[in-house]
Amino acid sequence: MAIERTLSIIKPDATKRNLTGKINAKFEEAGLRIVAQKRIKLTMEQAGKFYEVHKERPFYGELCEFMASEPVVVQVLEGEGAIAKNREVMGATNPADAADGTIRKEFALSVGENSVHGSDAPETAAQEISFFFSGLELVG
Ligand code: RTP
Ligand code: MG
Repeated sequence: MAIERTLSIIKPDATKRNLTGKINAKFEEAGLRIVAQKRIKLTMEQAGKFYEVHKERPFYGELCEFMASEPVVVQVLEGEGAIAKNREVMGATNPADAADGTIRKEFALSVGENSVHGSDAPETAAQEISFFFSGLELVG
């Protein structure tokens, strides 16, 4: 399995409850390396652009408001099969369906306030990493 990079976001519900360290520990325990990380507050416009793929979905407005409501931690995770591995560590979108030991099972509050985002494919990972990070911020 190839070494990949994926974009992760620790969402407002988690930063607000001071869970950044506990969530990062889950990534590191799974063998994912945090190779870039910063804490930022998204504007509604930035949140809207990031989640543009969901523009037609009924939850889009609510999702953008939530993502812009408090700071988020954006990060690049690296490792073997990092995209799928991160999705596994995150757990299902709805915490009610998430497996034991996953981040969403342990920390998420609801299907909307679900603590983390992770890229879902190599193309979206590359696109989402460059949305937040410049080449200079990414060291090997
Ligand atoms: P993400 O993109 O944040 O990693 O989550 P995901 O792939 O597991 O889920 P996705 O279908 O891409 O949905 C993106 C985010 O929108 C919110 N959502 N709310 N109220 C709802 O029914 C609903 N459905 C999705 C969640 O915050 C979800 O992570
Ligand atoms: Mg998604």
